[in-house]
Amino acid sequence: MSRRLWVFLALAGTALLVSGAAVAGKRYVVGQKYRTFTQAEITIQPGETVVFRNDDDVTHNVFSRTPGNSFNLKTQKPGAQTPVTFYNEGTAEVRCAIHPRMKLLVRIKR
Ligand SMILES: [Cu+2]
Repeated sequence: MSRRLWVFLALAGTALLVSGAAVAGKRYVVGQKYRTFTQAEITIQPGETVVFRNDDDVTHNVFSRTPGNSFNLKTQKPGAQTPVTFYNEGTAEVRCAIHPRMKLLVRIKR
């Protein structure tokens, strides 16, 4: 494994230790690479978290206007990762305000 990956794993492990007790639900990572989401859809349960990680060399602005699961990460620079917890059942349509063809469906169901 590369050194960068080890550093990331160490940081992620530390973050888990620090916040472990407070994190109730699972976390999933969806990247943004080549101006697209690394997957077209993901299915999670209410209370679980998707970490949006910008693996690109450009800025993104990930958001959802789906009622009950709306959010706006605003400007997300390369390398940034931001967790979003989805609390309500349904299908959230996630888009990028800068790149209109970016689309991710987050299906939230028990
Ligand atoms: Cu974008």
